[in-house]
Amino acid sequence: TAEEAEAAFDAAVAADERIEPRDWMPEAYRASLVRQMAQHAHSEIIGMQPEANWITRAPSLRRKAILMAKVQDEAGHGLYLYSAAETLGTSRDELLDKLHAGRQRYSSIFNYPTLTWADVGAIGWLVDGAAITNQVPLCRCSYGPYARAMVRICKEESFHQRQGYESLLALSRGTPSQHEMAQDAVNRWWWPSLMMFGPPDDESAHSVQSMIWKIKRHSNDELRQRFVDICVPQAETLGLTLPDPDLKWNEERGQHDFGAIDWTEFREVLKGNGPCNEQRISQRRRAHEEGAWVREAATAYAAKHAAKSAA
Ligand code: FAQ
Repeated sequence: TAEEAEAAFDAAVAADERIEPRDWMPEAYRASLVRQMAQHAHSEIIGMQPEANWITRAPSLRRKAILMAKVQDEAGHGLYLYSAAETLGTSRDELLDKLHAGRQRYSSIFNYPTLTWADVGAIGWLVDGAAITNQVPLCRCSYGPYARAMVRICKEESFHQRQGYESLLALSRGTPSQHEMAQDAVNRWWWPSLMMFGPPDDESAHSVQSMIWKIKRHSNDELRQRFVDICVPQAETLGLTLPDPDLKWNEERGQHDFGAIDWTEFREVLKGNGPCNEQRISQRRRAHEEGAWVREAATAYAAKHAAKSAA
């Protein structure tokens, strides 16, 4: 009966067991997972753009090879996530159509420009660092296919984070103008990175229900705090300053206090008014249109092979 199915779902979530594609699940659980996983997948592929802008201008062959590999990894993460979302009964085409129509989101962070080479290092350190902090708990998400995709993604993200850190360290220890470029990149990426964790807990529409369902394991503010505490000593080692005069250790809390986030800016970026929203989405639509012949050719090839093996 329906009651039995629901009781089995609740019991599995309570016991920290995984929900699998063929298990019964509440429609709202399915819809919320599709929402979050689609947004996550879209972020991976839109997130290729800011760094890809620097592939042709990387300062050495070694840096170029590393950057190309990283951007390819991001495409791969998108594919794992679209596949995981397909297990919930939505096709990749459908999700991409919604992205292109502006009906599904991607992370606010990718609406900021990459002005200098140091931005590539700052993205690796801060953006991938924030992504890992947010995503490690998702490896224990109650939905099996999402949790398993996250394990592999997190391993690759931690490599990305380290390459960014190493690249930024090289600049920080370089010439005075290289150091200045690294500091400028950190100044511009710090606050948007803190916004990646989502709105404050009291304004987070989905957190309470997602935590009951064990999709999320920690609140937005908890993870944001964890990220700040991780970054402070890393900035010190880098010899760079985080652009927040209110950032200081709070002995009582055993955590850092930090300044107020500009939530007006966050809301504007979500509404489509960030510095690069227009550019990112039109580039994505163009790439999709220009890739139509590849999808058609692949479909025709698959159909030919299916006909052959049926004969
Ligand atoms: N940007 O109720 P909540 C990466 C939306 S990492 C845009 O708190 P929730 C790696 C939210 O969707 C980035 N929208 O929502 C990489 C909701 O709107 P909706 C991707 C945001 O889901 C690195 C509304 O605000 N990572 O790509 C943002 O409980 C370098 C209310 O928010 C993930 O997606 C935002 N920052 O918590 C790639 C991780 N924050 O859907 C390339 C998985 C919130 O009702 C290069 N996602 N919103 O229309 C999550 O963990 C969660 O979805 C949160 C938001 C924490 C992002």
